[in-house]
Amino acid sequence: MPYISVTALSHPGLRREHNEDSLVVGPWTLCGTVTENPQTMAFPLGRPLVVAVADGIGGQPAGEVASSLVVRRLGLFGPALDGEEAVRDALGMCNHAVYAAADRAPELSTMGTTVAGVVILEQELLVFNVGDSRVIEVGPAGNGDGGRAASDDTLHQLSVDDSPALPRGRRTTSIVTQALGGAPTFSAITPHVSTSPLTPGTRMLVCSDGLTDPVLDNEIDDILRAHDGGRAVFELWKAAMSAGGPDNVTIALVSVAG
Ligand SMILES: [Mn+2]
Repeated sequence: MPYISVTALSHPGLRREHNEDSLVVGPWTLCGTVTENPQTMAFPLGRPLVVAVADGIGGQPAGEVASSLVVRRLGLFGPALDGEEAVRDALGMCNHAVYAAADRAPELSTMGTTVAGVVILEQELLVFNVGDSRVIEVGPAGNGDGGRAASDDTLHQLSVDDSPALPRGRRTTSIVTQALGGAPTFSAITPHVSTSPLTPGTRMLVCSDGLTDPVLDNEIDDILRAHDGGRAVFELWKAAMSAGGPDNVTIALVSVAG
């Protein structure tokens, strides 16, 4: 029987006091937690399954409120996300909900969050994002790493970063050009949403920039070639900590078996 397995963790990192990242996997949400042990869930292929990460915008208040509000809504919308239009509508409603919550409480003013994720349908994959959290297609595990050229990276970014152009020599920025909420007055969003055929054997990484900023692509690639499931997610987390753990890190590894 074809199925989807999702292995995930969310952790504050080493330098931040709070975890403002949130995660949704189907009906299950994980908000503001400290989990360095990845958990794995399995789902039958068929009904739409949403897996998404939301990263509360740092330097502004209540990032964890914005990110948890968004993943909880996506969890509720989940089974109805049957195409691009439904995903765009859901993200638009999430954006309105963040602004509405901020309007009701002055201490939440300008709170905002990124979001990036996938919806797995029976035969199609929907990818969506607003901001700079990422969805990355990764190759199969067990490929070994002997003798490959640097250009052989099996990572393929599916999300589209809402980031300003980088100055020469810089590979990351914490600035986003688009977010859910995040401004003093309502600002509409244009989510990135795409559809592709679902291929059995596909593996995808859904993660916050707490992984992709400090850990280089080739290191992520090496770990995912060597490992799968809980071991892979733990090794990715460990790589982010070894790189200083500068930010909250949330990682979901999604595999379509069949
Ligand atoms: Mn972050």
